[in-house]
Amino acid sequence: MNCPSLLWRLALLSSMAVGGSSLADAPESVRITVKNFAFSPVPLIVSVGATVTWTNLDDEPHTAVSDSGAFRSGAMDTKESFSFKFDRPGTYHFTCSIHPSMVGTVIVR
Ligand SMILES: [Cu+2]
Repeated sequence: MNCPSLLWRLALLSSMAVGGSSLADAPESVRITVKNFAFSPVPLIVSVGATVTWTNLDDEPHTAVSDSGAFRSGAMDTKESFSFKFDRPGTYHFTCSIHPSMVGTVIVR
Protein backbone atom coordinates (compact mmCIF):
# COMPACT_ATOMS: atom_id res chain seq x y z
CA MET A 1 0.00 0.00 0.00
CA ASN A 2 1.21 3.50 -0.81
CA CYS A 3 1.75 6.00 1.92
CA PRO A 4 0.55 9.33 0.57
CA SER A 5 0.94 11.10 3.89
CA LEU A 6 4.68 10.37 3.90
CA LEU A 7 5.02 11.76 0.37
CA TRP A 8 3.11 14.84 1.44
CA ARG A 9 5.46 15.35 4.38
CA LEU A 10 8.48 15.07 2.09
CA ALA A 11 6.99 17.66 -0.24
CA LEU A 12 6.37 19.94 2.71
CA LEU A 13 9.94 19.52 3.93
CA SER A 14 11.45 20.35 0.55
CA SER A 15 9.36 23.50 0.27
CA MET A 16 10.52 24.56 3.74
CA ALA A 17 14.12 24.10 2.60
CA VAL A 18 13.77 27.08 0.26
CA GLY A 19 12.78 29.42 3.04
CA GLY A 20 9.12 28.66 3.51
CA SER A 21 8.01 30.16 0.21
CA SER A 22 6.28 28.01 -2.35
CA LEU A 23 8.38 26.35 -5.03
CA ALA A 24 6.70 28.39 -7.76
CA ASP A 25 7.85 31.53 -5.96
CA ALA A 26 11.58 31.27 -6.70
CA PRO A 27 13.69 34.18 -5.50
CA GLU A 28 14.32 36.82 -8.10
CA SER A 29 17.81 37.71 -9.24
CA VAL A 30 18.17 41.01 -11.08
CA ARG A 31 21.07 42.96 -12.53
CA ILE A 32 21.92 46.64 -12.58
CA THR A 33 24.66 47.59 -14.98
CA VAL A 34 26.97 50.51 -14.32
CA LYS A 35 28.09 51.95 -17.63
CA ASN A 36 29.02 55.38 -18.97
CA PHE A 37 28.73 56.80 -15.45
CA ALA A 38 25.09 55.70 -15.11
CA PHE A 39 23.09 52.96 -13.41
CA SER A 40 20.61 51.03 -15.54
CA PRO A 41 17.73 50.40 -15.28
CA VAL A 42 16.53 53.28 -13.10
CA PRO A 43 14.28 52.77 -11.30
CA LEU A 44 14.55 49.03 -10.89
CA ILE A 45 11.38 47.39 -9.56
CA VAL A 46 11.69 44.01 -7.83
CA SER A 47 9.76 41.78 -5.45
CA VAL A 48 10.61 41.34 -1.78
CA GLY A 49 13.39 38.77 -1.45
CA ALA A 50 15.06 39.67 -4.73
CA THR A 51 18.82 39.78 -4.98
CA VAL A 52 20.14 42.70 -7.00
CA THR A 53 23.63 42.56 -8.49
CA TRP A 54 25.41 45.68 -9.65
CA THR A 55 28.14 45.12 -12.25
CA ASN A 56 30.58 47.82 -13.28
CA LEU A 57 31.24 47.86 -17.03
CA ASP A 58 33.21 51.12 -17.00
CA ASP A 59 36.96 51.54 -16.88
CA GLU A 60 36.51 53.73 -13.79
CA PRO A 61 35.72 52.34 -10.34
CA HIS A 62 32.19 52.92 -9.03
CA THR A 63 30.24 52.17 -5.87
CA ALA A 64 26.57 51.71 -4.97
CA VAL A 65 25.79 53.25 -1.59
CA SER A 66 22.29 53.37 -0.16
CA ASP A 67 21.18 56.80 1.11
CA SER A 68 19.58 55.10 4.14
CA GLY A 69 22.61 52.93 4.87
CA ALA A 70 20.82 49.72 3.89
CA PHE A 71 23.77 48.64 1.74
CA ARG A 72 27.18 49.86 0.70
CA SER A 73 29.39 48.28 -1.93
CA GLY A 74 33.11 48.68 -1.93
CA ALA A 75 34.77 50.20 -4.96
CA MET A 76 33.89 48.01 -7.94
CA ASP A 77 36.61 47.93 -10.54
CA THR A 78 35.93 47.00 -14.15
CA LYS A 79 33.76 43.84 -14.41
CA GLU A 80 33.42 43.59 -10.63
CA SER A 81 30.05 43.09 -8.97
CA PHE A 82 28.23 43.71 -5.72
CA SER A 83 25.04 41.93 -4.62
CA PHE A 84 22.40 42.79 -2.04
CA LYS A 85 19.23 40.91 -1.07
CA PHE A 86 16.19 43.10 -0.48
CA ASP A 87 14.13 41.55 2.32
CA ARG A 88 11.88 44.53 3.01
CA PRO A 89 9.59 46.53 0.77
CA GLY A 90 10.50 50.15 0.21
CA THR A 91 12.19 52.65 -2.05
CA TYR A 92 15.96 52.56 -1.88
CA HIS A 93 17.84 55.49 -3.36
CA PHE A 94 21.54 55.01 -3.91
CA THR A 95 24.49 56.90 -5.35
CA CYS A 96 28.03 56.27 -6.46
CA SER A 97 30.11 57.72 -3.63
CA ILE A 98 32.93 58.52 -6.07
CA HIS A 99 30.66 60.30 -8.57
CA PRO A 100 27.71 61.78 -6.65
CA SER A 101 25.88 62.70 -9.86
CA MET A 102 25.35 58.97 -10.45
CA VAL A 103 22.05 58.11 -8.78
CA GLY A 104 19.68 55.16 -8.91
CA THR A 105 16.63 53.69 -7.22
CA VAL A 106 15.49 50.19 -6.35
CA ILE A 107 11.79 49.87 -5.60
CA VAL A 108 10.94 46.72 -3.63
CA ARG A 109 7.30 45.60 -3.59
CU1 LIG B 1 31.06 56.20 -10.02
